[in-house]
Amino acid sequence: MSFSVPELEDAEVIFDIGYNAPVSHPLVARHIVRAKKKGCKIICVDPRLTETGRIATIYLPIKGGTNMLFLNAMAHVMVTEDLVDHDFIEKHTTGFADYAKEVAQDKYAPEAVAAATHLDPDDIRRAARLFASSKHTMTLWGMGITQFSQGVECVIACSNLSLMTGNYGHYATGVGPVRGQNNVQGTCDMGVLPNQYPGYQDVMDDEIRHKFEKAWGVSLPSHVGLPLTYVPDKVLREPDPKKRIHAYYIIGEDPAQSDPDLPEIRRTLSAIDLVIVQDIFFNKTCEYADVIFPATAWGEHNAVYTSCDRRFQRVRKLIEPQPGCKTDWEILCLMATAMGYPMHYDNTEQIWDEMRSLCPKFAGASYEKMVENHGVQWPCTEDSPDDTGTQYLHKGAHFATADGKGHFYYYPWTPAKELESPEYPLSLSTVREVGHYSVRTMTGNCRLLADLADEPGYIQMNPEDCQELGIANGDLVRVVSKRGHTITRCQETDRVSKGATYMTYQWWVGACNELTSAALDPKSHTPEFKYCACRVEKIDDQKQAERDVKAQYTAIRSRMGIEVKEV
Ligand SMILES: Nc1nc2c(c(=O)[nH]1)N[C@H]1C(S)=C(S)[C@@H](COP(=O)(O)OP(=O)(O)OC[C@H]3O[C@@H](n4cnc5c(=O)[nH]c(N)nc54)[C@H](O)[C@@H]3O)O[C@H]1N2
Ligand SMILES: Nc1nc2c(c(=O)[nH]1)N[C@H]1C(S)=C(S)[C@@H](COP(=O)(O)OP(=O)(O)OC[C@H]3O[C@@H](n4cnc5c(=O)[nH]c(N)nc54)[C@H](O)[C@@H]3O)O[C@H]1N2
Ligand SMILES: [Mo]
Repeated sequence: MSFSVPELEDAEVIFDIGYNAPVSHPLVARHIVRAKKKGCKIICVDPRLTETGRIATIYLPIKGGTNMLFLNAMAHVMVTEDLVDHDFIEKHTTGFADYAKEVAQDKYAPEAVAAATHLDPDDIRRAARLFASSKHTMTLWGMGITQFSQGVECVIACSNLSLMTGNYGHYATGVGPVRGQNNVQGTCDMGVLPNQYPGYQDVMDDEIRHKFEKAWGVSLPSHVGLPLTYVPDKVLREPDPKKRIHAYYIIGEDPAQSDPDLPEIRRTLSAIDLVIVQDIFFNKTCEYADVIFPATAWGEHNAVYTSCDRRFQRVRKLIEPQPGCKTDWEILCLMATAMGYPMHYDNTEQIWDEMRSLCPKFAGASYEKMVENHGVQWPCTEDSPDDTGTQYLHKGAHFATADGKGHFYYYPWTPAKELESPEYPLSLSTVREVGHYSVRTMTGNCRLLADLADEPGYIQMNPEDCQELGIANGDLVRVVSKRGHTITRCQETDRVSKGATYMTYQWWVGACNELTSAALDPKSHTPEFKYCACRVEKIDDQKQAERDVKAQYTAIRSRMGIEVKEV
């Protein structure tokens, strides 16, 4: 994220695309609401009418899977109506002329994309003018653009809009990929990526690799590792037994619930020789585990978490862990030692300081500074007290590229990989809901939250689709895709368009990942969770279906060792 979350309150325009803050990040949503109260204008681009859409100045109910067409149309208006910041482009960017020529093509005129995007051309023109009208336009995007086979390119297209309008490099402007989990930014910072060491240092760079080799007394591979989503391929379809994956060590992840195409994931997990799961709860993947390491949860250990705006924050232990549980870092030290690499630390600060000594971007972010300054935002390069970190990136529009400039890249639209067909006439997108968290290990057994929503979850459908299928609100329905099927409840709502359906991925019985496609973005290797084709089937015997759901839920909970006290 180039800016800091609180800066949102000083935005003049917020461009929100494929991001549902009120559900996913209620604290960010508060800043958006405060900005609106101060007069900020909001553009919201989401195929479902979200709460942000409801309070938006311009709400654009885009047809799912057409983000790039829309973004190129936004750029088209900015270029052809000459709304761009020539001075900024001249001084701080490269590649604009070529880019402008591409997006100026007639095929990107709002009138030309209207049919495919389902958007009113005038609304697109108004949105482009509003975006370009301010130097305090702040962009927020979420999974609604990234969880597509064209995710990365759409992110770049969003960045182009900011570059072309001079919305980079000063307070209350820039781009905000609002990171998902509380510490997903932290795991990336610490190098839990196949291509980077801690501090965003390239594994292919010899000098960097030698630095880590020297510090750790080991030799490190000079190639990029494997992304998570390639595991099924490397287990089920790798012909060379030497290259096949034989062991899978899973820390804080539940692929048997959260990865796409679960039928394939089950085959994968069953085929691997050794599965180790390190988790704070028994999750669905534990059913395939040969070894389970029980880890401590937040509140039971000292740690540093990074928020989406690059802020390192100290988190302190509040209670003693249950007997038998160890912190994640202690388990990793024991594993490394058992495998012949003695690894020992006395506490997390020692680990942190070693990491700082190897990562220039984080070098100045000591525990002491984090406490004194309520966290430290990276880059923080100097140990001296004067360097308290970086509130927003690219100050003065100096970019982190070799030539210090922002680069324009043009991409044509590529549609989602699986589209509606006569057999599967509806589109399915999978999203989040406010009361439950990702794989639901942490929220599924809380009675208060179960009162908000419980198994088998729901599928949001437009009233016209319900009527055509003879399905009533609350009915149990069967949802079927090319890969599998699941049972869930119909939630009739005119917040979604005809032909489009939405499920949340938190449910164990109503698991939407039985249906989703494992088509990947070739650059980020992220699955296309936001688009596949499905059909919804009416279930005639509702009473029997209710009994089946209950029985399935009881069976899953019993396998997970969850005791349910009926009240
Ligand atoms: N309560 C709760 N909060 C969470 C989570 C949770 O499980 N529960 N999970 C956390 C995690 S891991 C993450 S990554 C974040 C994610 O946070 P968000 O990015 O907000 O997550 P989603 O709900 O998956 O998707 C956002 C929006 O994209 C829209 N969308 C779908 N298709 C398209 C499309 O084609 N174009 C556009 N423009 N929009 C589209 C959806 O309708 C949805 O409103 O949330 C985090 N916060
Ligand atoms: N269909 C569909 N699928 C999706 C998505 C979608 O939008 N649609 N979104 C995707 C996204 S963005 C994400 S991030 C993933 C999330 O999916 P996951 O990462 O699989 O889910 P989480 O619930 O975040 O947590 C995973 C596990 O971490 C454990 N855990 C929590 N704290 C700790 C800890 O301190 N230590 C250890 N060792 N374990 C801990 C939890 O008990 C849980 O079992 O799902 C992805 N899957
Ligand atoms: Mo996420």
